[in-house]
Amino acid sequence: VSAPLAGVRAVVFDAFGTLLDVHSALAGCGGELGAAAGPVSRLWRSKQLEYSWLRALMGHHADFWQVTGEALDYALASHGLAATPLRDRLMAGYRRLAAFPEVPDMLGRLRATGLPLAILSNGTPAMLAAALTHAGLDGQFAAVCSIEAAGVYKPHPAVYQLAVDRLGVAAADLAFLSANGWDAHGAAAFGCRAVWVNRADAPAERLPGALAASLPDLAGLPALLGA
Ligand code: 2OP
Repeated sequence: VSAPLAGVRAVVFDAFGTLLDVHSALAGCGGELGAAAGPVSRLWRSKQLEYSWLRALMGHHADFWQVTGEALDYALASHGLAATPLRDRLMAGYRRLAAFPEVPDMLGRLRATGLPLAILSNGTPAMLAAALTHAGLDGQFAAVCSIEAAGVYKPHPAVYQLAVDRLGVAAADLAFLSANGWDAHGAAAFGCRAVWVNRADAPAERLPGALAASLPDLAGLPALLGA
């Protein structure tokens, strides 16, 4: 099929890792971290997601700002940097993330189609508002949905239901884009037409939910929509 998302009635994006580059949180701090910068950033991200899943399973929700801070504390401690004064600056970096380079043009092309665009993210409303404003992406979305309204993290089905409810569009008519393969599968298993933005060229995930398509980045999204 040349346009596997043709006919969808709204387009929903994951935020962190998909529109916004989480590793850009280290901008300005990378020199001080030296060779640890890459490993700290990757461990920070993987612990952040792991803690979100574990809290969901444990039934002990805390918001994504807290989880992000706890994951950073773990990542710094594991590199012997527990008391670093960089901690607060790294957290502040999360409110100043950069958009991936293809995102502004892609959003402009999608907005020309008239399709409602939305975000569905683990982030708190405050984190999302700050990061979207800094990245110049505020005002582009009909809805910015935080999992805080569900009180549980992705990939719980209650999260994807938030997008259905906010947009008033059935799951089967929603395109969902995530660079997190497990998130794309979560949306697909819920019934959305999910696309994995496989920025890292990773192998296929062995998870439930059939993906509608995969892309190397978001530049190819308008073509998938037939736009
Ligand atoms: C998000 O929900 C999964 O971090 C990702 O924005």
